Amino acid sequence: HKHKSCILWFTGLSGSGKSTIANAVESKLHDLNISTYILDGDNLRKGLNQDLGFSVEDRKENIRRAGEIAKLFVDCGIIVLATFISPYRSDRETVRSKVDKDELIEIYVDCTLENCEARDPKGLYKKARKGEIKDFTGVSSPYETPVNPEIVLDSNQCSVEECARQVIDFLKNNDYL
Ligand code: GGZ
Repeated sequence: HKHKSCILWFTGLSGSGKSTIANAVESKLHDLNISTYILDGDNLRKGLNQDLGFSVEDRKENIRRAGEIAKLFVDCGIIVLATFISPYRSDRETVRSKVDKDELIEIYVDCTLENCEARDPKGLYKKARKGEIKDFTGVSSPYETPVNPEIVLDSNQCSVEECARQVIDFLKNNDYL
């Protein structure tokens, strides 16, 4: 299957569904025999970015490095799925400024804090509320909603499958697939 390589940049709160949806999109791309790579905040922070925490400066550097790696994969013809909270608009815009116009597809995984906190798959919100985790996004650190994302996924209302389908449809309608 012929495709145009790009970065699918998922941004949203912890627990909004970024990784789950990205995994579902990846499996649909694999069905089309397209090479993909998932760059995940949680994973990257265990290796390459293990020197970084969650201060404004560290998040900035985390996103900068993630953007540079994503760019390298795009150069190899791969579709990259990047799942980072990436809470700061300026950091996301920096990534965008470093790739060709059509190479970055910003996907806002829209989920209310209330719903993310109710899901709390790793119990992190609970810890953040108790003050055991500081600078936690949505609780004690800001999340800046995207202004003009290419795609908005309403994970409050839509299933993982519906969200993944929406991303694939976007790629088809815009000649990436
Ligand atoms: C936000 C945190 C924090 C703090 C640990 N704030 O939902 P998760 O657990 O599995 O994924 C989150 C991950 C966020 O890393 P990112 O690299 O995506 O963040 S950023 O883009 O802002 O640099 C969460 C966990 O790390 N985690 N502490 N204080 N999320």
